[in-house]
Amino acid sequence: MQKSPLQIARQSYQPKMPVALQGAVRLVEGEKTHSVADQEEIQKLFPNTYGLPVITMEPVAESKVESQKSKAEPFNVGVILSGGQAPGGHNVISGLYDGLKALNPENKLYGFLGGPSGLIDGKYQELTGAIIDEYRNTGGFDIIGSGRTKLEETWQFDNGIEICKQLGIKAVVIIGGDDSNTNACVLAEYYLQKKCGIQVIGCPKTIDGDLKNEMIETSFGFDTACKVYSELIGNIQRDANSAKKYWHFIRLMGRSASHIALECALQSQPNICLISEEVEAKNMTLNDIVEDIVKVIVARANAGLNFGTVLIPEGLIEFIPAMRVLIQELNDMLANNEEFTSLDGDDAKREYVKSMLSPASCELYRSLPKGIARQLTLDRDPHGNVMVSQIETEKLLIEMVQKRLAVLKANGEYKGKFSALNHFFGYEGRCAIPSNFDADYCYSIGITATHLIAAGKTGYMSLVRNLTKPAAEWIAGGVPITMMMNMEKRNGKMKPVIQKALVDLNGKPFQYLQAHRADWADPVTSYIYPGPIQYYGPTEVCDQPTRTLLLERGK
Ligand code: FBP
Repeated sequence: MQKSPLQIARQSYQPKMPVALQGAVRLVEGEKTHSVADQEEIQKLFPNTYGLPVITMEPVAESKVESQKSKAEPFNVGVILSGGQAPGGHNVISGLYDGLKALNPENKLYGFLGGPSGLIDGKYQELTGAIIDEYRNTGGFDIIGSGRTKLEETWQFDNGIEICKQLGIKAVVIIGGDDSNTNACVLAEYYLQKKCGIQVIGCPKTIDGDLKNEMIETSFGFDTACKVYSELIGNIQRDANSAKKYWHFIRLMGRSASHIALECALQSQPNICLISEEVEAKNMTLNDIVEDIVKVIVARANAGLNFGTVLIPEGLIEFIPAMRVLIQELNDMLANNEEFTSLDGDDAKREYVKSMLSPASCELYRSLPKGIARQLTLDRDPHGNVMVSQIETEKLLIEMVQKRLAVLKANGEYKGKFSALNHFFGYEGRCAIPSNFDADYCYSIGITATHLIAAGKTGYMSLVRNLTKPAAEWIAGGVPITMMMNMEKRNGKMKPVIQKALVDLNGKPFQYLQAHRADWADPVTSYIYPGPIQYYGPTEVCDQPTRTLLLERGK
């Protein structure tokens, strides 16, 4: 296989690690924990994994290491990549591999192929040193592939037991987002109830940045993806500032949460950045949003500037209160609805939907461009979520802004020229070569997972924190997954799930945007051009975490 010079150079990059993980460790247990909400229900559903203590890893003195090594029995581990790709997944797996081999060279790592379905269907591959070496510090999930199959049925769990027994697997590591880690916890609980001796450990993955809490400072992949998008936004801004003729409406991935849009705004200082959580808090309608955008466009046009940038979080549509009600009605209506799926053609489906909605939602549904209305009824993902990545909100906004500007022009209140281009950045960043931050963070997450397994832990998420400090000072450990859970409605039923972290409007990253957005909208250009991720060079260029993380940690 041919490789670029950067690919070749990255193969020999040695991720930086916390001092505590550079040799043998001992696990120190903290206080017992509670779930973030709905404690009674969560405890009832997870009698074996509820209330476990947080774990911190401390280095063991060299003298004690040799005696420990000779005691370590060989064991095998299975790993699953679950959900959307995120830069750094391959490094979690190489950390796991190196960690396992350091404990005992006879330990084996198996990869389940194509996501959680690999465990259910018994599709796997042993990950050897030669395979791992090919994937060190690379982007993508192609080493074993990923998938979105939801692990929730007991027959699936039982199939998992069978295959793990065949392969002598002592623990399954699930690398995934909030939903996949929820499943990891359900699986851990089930395996404890069954006393089958298989442990389950989760790892915090998602570019969306919404799997974070008191303990998990950030999910991996967020850093690299945001840096890629910010580079592209910066390039577009420089183009806009050169040609001076286009408004660029840029939708950014991130599912419900607006962390990616916010982080990219902090890195690139666009003229407008919408934040879904703010739209919801202010109870804004679609027209209110359009009006806000139009005000900035008119002000800039009055100064002779008919160009600019607007960042739009992909989940925006779900946060407009009336739209949220409509989507909730659609979710409930479409859950396992064979009548709807059997209907032939878009028109029949549209009529069916209209007949089932409440009057207010029906009115809103009818007012939407047909394309957007259809996108709202597309298949849900296996967790019951609307696939917001397929809803072209940026086009909807351009259309509405255009109409509003035409009215203002007719009234003599707007004299500018409006020419808009739409973009959607998502897939461009999910498989980028991981930044040094993600390469280092993920490798440490993998090593940490092996220590949790070796110590017999289950129902834990691999934890690496203190991330705004140099990697040597990072703190490794484990956090019980039940600690992050609450009850939420999914597919029409209340379910225990990891609580998603949305943008905190009182948090420092949003407050920073709030304090500066008027200046960024202003005709005086404040654009920042972040440029591409740098892998080699001064640490302030190559190793910086996201602005979100720095601001959240008071930096
Ligand atoms: P995860 O939550 O699984 O990490 O996925 C992240 C994401 O990239 C979202 O930002 C996006 O909405 C979604 O995946 C797109 O899904 P798909 O890859 O199935 O098109």
